[in-house]
Amino acid sequence: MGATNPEIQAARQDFYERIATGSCTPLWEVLGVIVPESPPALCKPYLWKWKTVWPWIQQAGELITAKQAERRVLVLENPGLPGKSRITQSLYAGLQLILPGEVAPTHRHSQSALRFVMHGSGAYTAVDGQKVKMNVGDFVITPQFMWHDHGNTSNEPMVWLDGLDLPIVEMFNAQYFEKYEADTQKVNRSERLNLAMFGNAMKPVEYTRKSKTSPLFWYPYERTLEALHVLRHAQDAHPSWGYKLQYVNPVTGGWPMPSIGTFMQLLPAGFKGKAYQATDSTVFSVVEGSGKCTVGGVTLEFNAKDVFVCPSWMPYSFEALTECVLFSYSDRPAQQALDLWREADSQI
Ligand code: 1HN
Repeated sequence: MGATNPEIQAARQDFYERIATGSCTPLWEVLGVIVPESPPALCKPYLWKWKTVWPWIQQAGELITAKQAERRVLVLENPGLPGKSRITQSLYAGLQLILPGEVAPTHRHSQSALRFVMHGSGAYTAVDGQKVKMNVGDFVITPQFMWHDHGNTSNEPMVWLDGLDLPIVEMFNAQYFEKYEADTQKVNRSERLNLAMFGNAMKPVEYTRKSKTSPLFWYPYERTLEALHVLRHAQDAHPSWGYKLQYVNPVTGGWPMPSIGTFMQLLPAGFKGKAYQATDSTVFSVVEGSGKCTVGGVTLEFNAKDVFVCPSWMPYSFEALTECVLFSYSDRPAQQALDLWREADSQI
């Protein structure tokens, strides 16, 4: 729009005020903001150092019990999205502590959740009558609206990264939450049953699919790491992401969760990756190794147990000082379901 004379401007202002009384507003005043040329950089690149957050996690453990808190979690809040309890525009992340002897009571909700174990071993999560013991590097799914509780029967604290699609469910205004009548749910199936039924590229013949979420809900690190090591010796690294596997739903070959995609990648020592750019903001959890991620003009220097975030459409590249193993999650399945996801080769 060119220069407008003050009379017209005043008339427009008056018009806007009149139509506002009937809940109308002019598109032309906001079009550039609501339809930008490319994703605006509201979400910022950021790194949470384990050595900074671990003392805070322990202090939270002295201030409140898991039962009192319902879930004792430090939310990783993106500095570009303060007060919104989210790490990216569409996803939530938090660090959950469960101390020896504690129980995080049973509840269920319409949000889908993932757990990625960062510290400790031997605590369990129970999902829909089935319990699994978790170890560092394990990826565990809590499908939407399934009863779940956690407990720590080991003698060390356990910390995991929670990833939920909270902002997506909030956007649809489809939130439901219920508490169970008891703290812990009845467990009626043995611990290794889930892996036996769905964890061997096989499934019981009589199995019929009931939900879009993978019936396999425990993906142990041992197996993932072994696969990456075999790949690493068999083929060249991808120029951007080294060796990267995506977790799959074994009965569909698709994503294990309908809204959140999950990955594990290995960067060989000395790896220097080409920049990569995609529309899914991605949360990384460092399992092993030390390296750097350059994203949006900043360099994030990471070590084991650090968590960092690469926002949508910002080119990012990796450098590995030692061999690195990185878990990551993003909203790629949700974007793909809507035909929105894009990636590009880019140079920075
Ligand atoms: C939840 O149910 C858990 O079950 C963790 O461990 C974090 C954040 C918001 C809403 C529900 C859990 C959560 C959550």
